[in-house]
Amino acid sequence: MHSAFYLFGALLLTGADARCVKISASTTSTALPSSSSASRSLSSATEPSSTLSSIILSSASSTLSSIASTSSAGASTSTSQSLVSSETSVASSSEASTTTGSQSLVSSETAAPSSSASTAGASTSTSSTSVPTATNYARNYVPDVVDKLRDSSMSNLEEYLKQNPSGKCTLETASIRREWGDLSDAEREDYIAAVQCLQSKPSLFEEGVAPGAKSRFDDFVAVHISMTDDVHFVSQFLSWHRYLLWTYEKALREDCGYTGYQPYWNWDRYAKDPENSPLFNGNSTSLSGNSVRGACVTSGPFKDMKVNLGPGASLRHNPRCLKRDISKSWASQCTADKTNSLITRSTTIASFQDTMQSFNGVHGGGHFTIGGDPGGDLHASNGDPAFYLHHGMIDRIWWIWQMQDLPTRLAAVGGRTSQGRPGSLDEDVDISILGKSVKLGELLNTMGGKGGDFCYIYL
Ligand SMILES: [Cu+2]
Repeated sequence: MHSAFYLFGALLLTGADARCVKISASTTSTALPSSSSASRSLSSATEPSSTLSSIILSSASSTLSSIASTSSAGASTSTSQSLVSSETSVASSSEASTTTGSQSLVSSETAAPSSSASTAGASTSTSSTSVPTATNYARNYVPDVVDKLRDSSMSNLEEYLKQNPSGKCTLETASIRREWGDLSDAEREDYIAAVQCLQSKPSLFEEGVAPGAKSRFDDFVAVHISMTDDVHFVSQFLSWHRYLLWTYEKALREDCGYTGYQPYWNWDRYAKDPENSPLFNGNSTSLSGNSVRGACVTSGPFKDMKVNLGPGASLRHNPRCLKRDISKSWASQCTADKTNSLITRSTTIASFQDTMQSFNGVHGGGHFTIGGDPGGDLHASNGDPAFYLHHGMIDRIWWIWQMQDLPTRLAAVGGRTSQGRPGSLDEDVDISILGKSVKLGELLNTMGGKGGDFCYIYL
C-alpha cells in the first residue's frame, strides 16, 4: 500500500508539477527501493488499511482544502496544487472541493445501491431493434448511478449517429466491452488465456532496444514505460491510453485468437471488498489474488507470470514475481457517486482529465487499489494484467462524459503536451512499435475514430 502510495503518488506529484520536464530514470529508480521497504514494513502492521486510509484521507483533504483556500503549505502540497490548479484554474478547484464533499458521502451510499433497477428505461424508449442496451446483456449487479447515466445517454449517441453516420460503424455493428463480473466463467477464462498467450509470444522489439521485453505482453509495458512522461498529466493522456487499450485488445484478438472484447472493471461494484471480487479473489476465473505480507501473488492464473520490466523507467530485464497490495481504502476513493460527479460536474475536458488524475482522483484510486509491483508503479503499471481493466473503466467514463454533449466533446482537447504546448487535435499520438502514429483528433470517437477502426461502446 505504501509502495503504491509512494510510487504513483510521488510521480503523480512530480509529474504534475513538471509537466514538461522529464522525470529522470535516476529519480525514479532511487525512489523505488525505499518504497519497497516501506511496503515491507507496512505489511507487518496490524491495520494497514485503516492506517493508510487516514493518511490518504487526511493528506488528500488537506491537499484539497489548501487548493481551495490557495494557502501554500509543505512542498508536496504545493506541487499537488499545481496539478489541479495550474491549467484549469477556477473550474477544477471547485471540482476538487466538490470531490471532497462527495467522498464523505460515498462510503455510506454505495452500501445500498438503489433497487429501482429498471435498466431498460431510457434505452427502450428510443431503440426499436438491436441498439445495444443493458438489456441485450445481463448485468449481474444492480446498476449504479454511472451505469444509469450510461443507459440514459445511449439515446444521445443514437441521435448523434443519425446526424453523423460513421460509415460501417453503427450501434448494430459496434463491439461491446463489458464488465468483468458480467462475463461468464468461460468468457473470463478465454480472456485470461489470451493474455497468457500474449505473454508467451516473442517480443517485436529489435534486440537491445528494450532488453526486458520478453513477450508481446511486455512490448506494451516497455512502450508504456518509455512514454510515461509524455502521456500522463498531458493533453493526450486519455487518447493515448484509449489507443493503447484498443491495440492491446486487437493483439489479444488477432494474435491470440480471443473472440471477446476488452472487459473493464467497474470500481464501485467491488469498492467495499476488492480482495474478494471476481477480479482479485484468486480463483481460476480471476486475474489472480492479493499478495500476502508483501510476498508474491500465489493464487490464480497469473501466479507464475514473470514481471520482466521496471521498476520505474528501467527497460532492462529484471524478472520477478507479480506482487499486489490490494487496498480497500483506495478502492473507497472510486465509488460510483464520485465517478458520477466527475462526469457530470466536469464541463471541460481539461477539468475532467485533471480531476481524474488529481491526488485522490479515480485514476490513481484504481491503480492504488491494485498496488504492489508493478501495479503501483506509474511507469510499469501495465505489467499487471489488471491495468487494462482499470483503464477500460477510465476509457468508459470518458466515453460517458463525451455522450453528455457529443458535438462538442468529440472535438474537445485540453491541457498541454509534454513539450508544454497547448494540446491540439493535430498533435501526434504515438505508441511506438505497437502501431502507427495517429492525430489526437482521430482518437476521440469510439464510433468511427482512427479512420473507422474504432467501433465500440461499453455496457
Ligand atoms: Cu498510463
